[in-house]
Amino acid sequence: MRAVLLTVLVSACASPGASSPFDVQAQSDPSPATAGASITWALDVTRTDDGAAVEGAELTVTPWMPAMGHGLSDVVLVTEVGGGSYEAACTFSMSGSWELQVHVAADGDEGDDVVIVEIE
Ligand SMILES: [Cu+2]
Repeated sequence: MRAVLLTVLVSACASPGASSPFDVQAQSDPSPATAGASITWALDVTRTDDGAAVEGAELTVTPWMPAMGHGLSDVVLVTEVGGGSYEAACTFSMSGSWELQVHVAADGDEGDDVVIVEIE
């Protein structure tokens, strides 16, 4: 069966009262992302002010299910692909609305972004 890849780009919402110097977009492979399967997220990090790709960033990715107040037990490993792109893999324990809480540190700046993702 030929996989149909939907391009779903989800923009990060700035947390209330704080604006991150970075913008994070996430795209899942496979798409849609399903619970119980290993999902690879392509994370694109840009500067909020001028849209420039951010290379050499330290990313910490924390999946969080806000409706139920839990995350995942596994630490999410992040690898830099280049050109402002990063990869993170994780397996969601259940379907529903999740957050990818992404902490970005680069060029002496730090910021927190939240990407809302729907897991089927
Ligand atoms: Cu849950």
